[in-house]
Amino acid sequence: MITVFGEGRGFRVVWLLEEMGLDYRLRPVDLAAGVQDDTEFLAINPGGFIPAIRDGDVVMVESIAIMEYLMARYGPTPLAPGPQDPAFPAYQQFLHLGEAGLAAPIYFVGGARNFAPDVERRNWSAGQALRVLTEAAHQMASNRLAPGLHKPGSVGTSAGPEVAVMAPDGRLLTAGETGEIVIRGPNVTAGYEKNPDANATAFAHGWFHTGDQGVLDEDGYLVSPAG
Ligand SMILES: N[C@@H](CCC(=O)N[C@@H](CS)C(=O)NCC(=O)O)C(=O)O
Repeated sequence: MITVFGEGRGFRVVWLLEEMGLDYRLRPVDLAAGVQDDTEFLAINPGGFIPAIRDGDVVMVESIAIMEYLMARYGPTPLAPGPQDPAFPAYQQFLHLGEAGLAAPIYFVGGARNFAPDVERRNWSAGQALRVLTEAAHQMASNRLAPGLHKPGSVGTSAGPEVAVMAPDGRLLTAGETGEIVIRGPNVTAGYEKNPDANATAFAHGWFHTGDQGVLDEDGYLVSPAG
């Protein structure tokens, strides 16, 4: 029996299992409540994201890869055209376009518009984008897995570089004070090439200025400013 952990993108896996008439069970994962205590799920995917499947000894994540696995292992199925089928290139393209090409931009736009709490709406995308900031090698901040504290609505604590919040005059702010998020450390670029003006502002006071507003809470977790 195949076990699908989590809904969300897991729906596409469940849809495929239904279409192929395969036996499965859906094991809910409550992302909203936090997965830090869900040891059964974290044993399957320590990354803490969904969906994941267990199929005998096989454990997999990545919804599209899971679908390709199921169709290849339990097919053939008319849902997957063969390589010589004229529909194959378009099938292959659209199978991956949504998750690989469109998911990230849709996440930022759709998330900020539809899911972000009102108080975070203006800065929600910026906060999320800290995870993929390009001036620093991945990744700046991360929420914690068990036994650490996972705080919904926060991008977490430093995942390598020093992360601080700075006032316009260069003073580092304390917990609860809103300012610009700044970072420094070996995985932060030393500067832009042939662009002294950008370097003067982006690296003022010895820290890289992200341009995003944030607040550190009393535990050092970075959150978007309220309001
Ligand atoms: N590319 C992955 C994306 C997985 C993903 O982002 N899942 C979301 C829910 S649909 C999730 O678990 N987010 C929580 C997190 O990343 O901590 C896939 O298609 O499976």
